Amino acid sequence: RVRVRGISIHRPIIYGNTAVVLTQQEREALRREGKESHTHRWTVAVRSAASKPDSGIVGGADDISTYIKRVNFKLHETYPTPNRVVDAPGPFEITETGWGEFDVFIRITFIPESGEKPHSFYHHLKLHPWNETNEPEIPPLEEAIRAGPVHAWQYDEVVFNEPYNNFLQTLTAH
Ligand code: SLL
Repeated sequence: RVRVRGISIHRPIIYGNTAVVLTQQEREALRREGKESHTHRWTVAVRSAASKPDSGIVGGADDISTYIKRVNFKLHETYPTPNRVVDAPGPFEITETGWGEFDVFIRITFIPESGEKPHSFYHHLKLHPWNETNEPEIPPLEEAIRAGPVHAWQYDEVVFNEPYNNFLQTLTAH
């Protein structure tokens, strides 16, 4: 296989999380599982940056599993089996409940024919709404419920420089 000189392919992705405050019923159900401290449900994800209009979902319209083989989400060690693995075709996301913010270590592994090294980065899992004063204070839950879901997403571009010819075909076939 040969690299195609002078070509670089960009694929827009987003990564991040959405979080909502648990309802009273959800909190009671979790209390029975011994998770009485849990206050939020969150989803951390890696998705295509393209959104389906009116879907209410952040991103995810294109199939990034054409070039991504696996995404690892390493959660805080207070979670059982913190290293969560999602294989293609995804969706590359993890939904959990919890009580605190922390840094999620995310590793994207590309399909083998890409010849690319994995791409790793952190995402700060955000649960609490930003406040006007910008102070890192945890607001009361009633205030967080009023504020609605928290969205914390970053745009990024995966760049394949001088891709292998067969991989270039895979990338441009979609
Ligand atoms: C903090 N540095 O102290 C952070 C850690 C960890 C949050 C937050 C796990 C829930 C469980 C969970 O929410 N961990 O215990 O199952 O704020």
